[in-house]
Amino acid sequence: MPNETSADLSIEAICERALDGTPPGAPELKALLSLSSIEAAEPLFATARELRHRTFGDIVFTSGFVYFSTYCRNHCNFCLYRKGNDAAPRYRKTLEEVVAVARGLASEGVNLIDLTMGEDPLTHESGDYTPVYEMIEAVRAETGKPIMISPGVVPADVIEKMKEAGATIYACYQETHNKDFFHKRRVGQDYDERAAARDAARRAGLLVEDGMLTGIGDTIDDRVNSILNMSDHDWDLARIMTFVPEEGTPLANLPVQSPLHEILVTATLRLMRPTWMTTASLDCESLAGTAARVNAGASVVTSIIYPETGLAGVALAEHDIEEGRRTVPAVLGVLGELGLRQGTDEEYAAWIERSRTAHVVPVA
Ligand code: SAM
Ligand code: MD0
Ligand code: SF4
Repeated sequence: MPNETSADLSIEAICERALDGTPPGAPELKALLSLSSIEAAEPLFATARELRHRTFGDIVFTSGFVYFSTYCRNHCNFCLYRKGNDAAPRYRKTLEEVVAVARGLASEGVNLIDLTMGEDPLTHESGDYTPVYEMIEAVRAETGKPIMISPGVVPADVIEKMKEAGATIYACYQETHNKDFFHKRRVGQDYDERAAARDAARRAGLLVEDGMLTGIGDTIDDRVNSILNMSDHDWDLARIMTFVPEEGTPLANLPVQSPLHEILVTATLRLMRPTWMTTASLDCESLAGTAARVNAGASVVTSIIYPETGLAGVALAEHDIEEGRRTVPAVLGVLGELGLRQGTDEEYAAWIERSRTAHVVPVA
């Protein structure tokens, strides 16, 4: 007879418990992440979609991506933009250029604008982040859209000033919550310092996104550990990306990965916390991979990039951009085929408000 310590670990039983309000624990997560094919995981995806429906209805949001400085002082060995890699497209966009792109994204109808940068020595080594504050302020004033800021690790007072300038969400992905593995990938960086930046952002009143990277030697246990860690912190957004091998980096010769692990984790994240925002990033498999991720319960399509402005993605730096396949209309086509629609800005604002009030921000 099954009892509390030997719960049924069949996919059907785990999904039924999730629908009844009991999220998976470690053994259940391990069982779900061990599924061997997309086909075998269909009951999991159906459950993830049902839980997304209960929170959001038939909507999915869109997020525009503006990688405004691709200079970086760091040596993450998975990243095209690591310091010294001549294969990376390097540029710094001016305030005027960024505002023009943001205006274009807003008129396409994105729900969120993600302002992302490398840890650019001009700001991160001088300590003067004024150009970033001005950019946040100007984009917010021009578009009225909520802003995600992805500046890497910055001091707590800088995060506060980014919030004052008008940012709503701070994104900083740990990639893995296994310290040894972290130090192998984010070479020369401090695990605790990166984690502390997210805590500081929450204290400052920003919503927070954490994320994990798969396909660079991570195990099922590592993925289970990351899911539990992100859930314990109750971050507002959580994501997983599949590693894309990048020219000129130490991991350039690793094989291209199947999206299976990413998609299984995406669905599992929804079972853990039905209300958080999870991602279908165009940066992993571009438009062709969007339906599978949305079918796995993702609630926002990210890395929409405005064409003809020379802006890059992160993992798929150039793919599909100039062809206009990383645009809102292209994404709407995919959503329509799945019987979904794009959420309105009002619906996105309602999610922000609910997420804000869900946390009691600890008094510093
Ligand atoms: N420089 C800031 C930082 O690292 O936090 C902001 C850029 S951050 C949004 C870039 C993220 O893209 C990384 O945290 C990682 O999760 C993902 N990424 C980078 N290179 C990748 C690759 N080759 N394949 C898949 N994801 C990648
Ligand atoms: C994405 N290319 O959403 C973006 C980026 C940064 N906050 C996000 C990795 O995939
Ligand atoms: Fe720099 Fe971010 Fe790339 Fe690491 S992931 S090298 S911090 S841009």
